[in-house]
Amino acid sequence: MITKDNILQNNADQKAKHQKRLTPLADTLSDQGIDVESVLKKLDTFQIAVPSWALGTGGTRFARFPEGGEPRSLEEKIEDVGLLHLLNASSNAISLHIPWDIPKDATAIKQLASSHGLLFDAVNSNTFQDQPDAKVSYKFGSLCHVDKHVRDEAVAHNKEVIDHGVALGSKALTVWLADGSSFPGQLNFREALQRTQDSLQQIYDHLPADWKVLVEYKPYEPYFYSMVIPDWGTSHLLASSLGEKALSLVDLGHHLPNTNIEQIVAILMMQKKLGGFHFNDSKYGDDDLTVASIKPYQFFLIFNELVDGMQNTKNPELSWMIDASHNLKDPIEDLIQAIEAIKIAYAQALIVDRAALKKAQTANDVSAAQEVLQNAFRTDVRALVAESRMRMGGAYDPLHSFRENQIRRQLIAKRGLKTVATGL
Ligand code: PSV
Ligand code: MN
Repeated sequence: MITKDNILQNNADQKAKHQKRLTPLADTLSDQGIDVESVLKKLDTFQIAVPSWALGTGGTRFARFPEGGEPRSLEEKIEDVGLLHLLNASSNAISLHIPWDIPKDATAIKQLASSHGLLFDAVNSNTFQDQPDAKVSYKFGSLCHVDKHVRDEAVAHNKEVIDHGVALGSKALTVWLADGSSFPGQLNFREALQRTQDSLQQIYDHLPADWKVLVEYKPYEPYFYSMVIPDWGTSHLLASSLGEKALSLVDLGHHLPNTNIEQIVAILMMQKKLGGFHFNDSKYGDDDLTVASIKPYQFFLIFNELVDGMQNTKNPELSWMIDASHNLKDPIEDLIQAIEAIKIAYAQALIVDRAALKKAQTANDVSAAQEVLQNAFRTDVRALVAESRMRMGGAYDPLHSFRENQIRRQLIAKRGLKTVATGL
């Protein structure tokens, strides 16, 4: 559909234009005392996983409007992530949701992924839906369920997901529980959390030595009165009680409006308990919009804390993943925009003058502190991001290349107009 040669040729054509943007930016940053080369090196190696459920068109409760050419199998999902990685050189891993994407032949799937330069990121369990052959129902919860048979089934499913992940070379399990209640009195909060903790402990005990379990939280939805793991505090409590291999996972959309997510990041990193990140953006709730499309300054502030934490705490390495739903845009175009937005925020956080910020904080100089942060946020770092991408073999402008090469049209021709990818 598009070859490395196409990309390199186009990059060569854009070289003069690119240089005209890059040189003044690099000069300005150097004048500010920033080591541009070390910023580029950090951007070069930064990789963001793509979930296997993000390659198809997302829907709302009301409707789904597919574009066509959606991947019909796990193999085709891997091809799409491979294509994305070819364009942006920043998405070298795929995160599978089981049972939506059970590999029939793990060795062959691993080989296919590696032929595209891809690894397997965290595997995700699914106890929020009943599968056609299910022996029990998760209607009233899974790991928290009042009935031990249901809990046992949910624990066994999570163990199977770990086993699939082991076969693929994955190193983490992400657990997002839809467990909760929609009406006061439906659930005993304390007992539900206790049962969840006991179930999680059984899953934890099945983890290989070099694995992690990432505990995701969400304040509401699918239940509307209470969720068993509603917030970072409950996630942290569970992760701490489980042990060193358990960490909290922050999904940007899983917070009530105006929550100070950057502060949550700072606290979890101080505790060495931040394990992963799901990127998206929202205005009202779990809207699953493209990351930084609504609140770019907040996103920059989150990255500012992430960079500070990566430099100054002993928090383990983080798993980065996009977790958005593409119901209006072409999923691949949306993923290209998301990865660009993430790298822009990361680059801006890397050019924050940390010494000046510390000085302003120590002197209680509020205005100066704001200047430091906003100076970085107001710097157009796109040429820096493009420079790093091209150094790593990616395209000067991935979205332009995707459109110019009419990739969606080619995918529709190959796969058909009415294909449906597994997922939500
Ligand atoms: C739930 O809203 C969530 O963010 C979890 O990460 C799931 O695994 C994912 O979406 C897909 O349903
Ligand atoms: Mn998520």
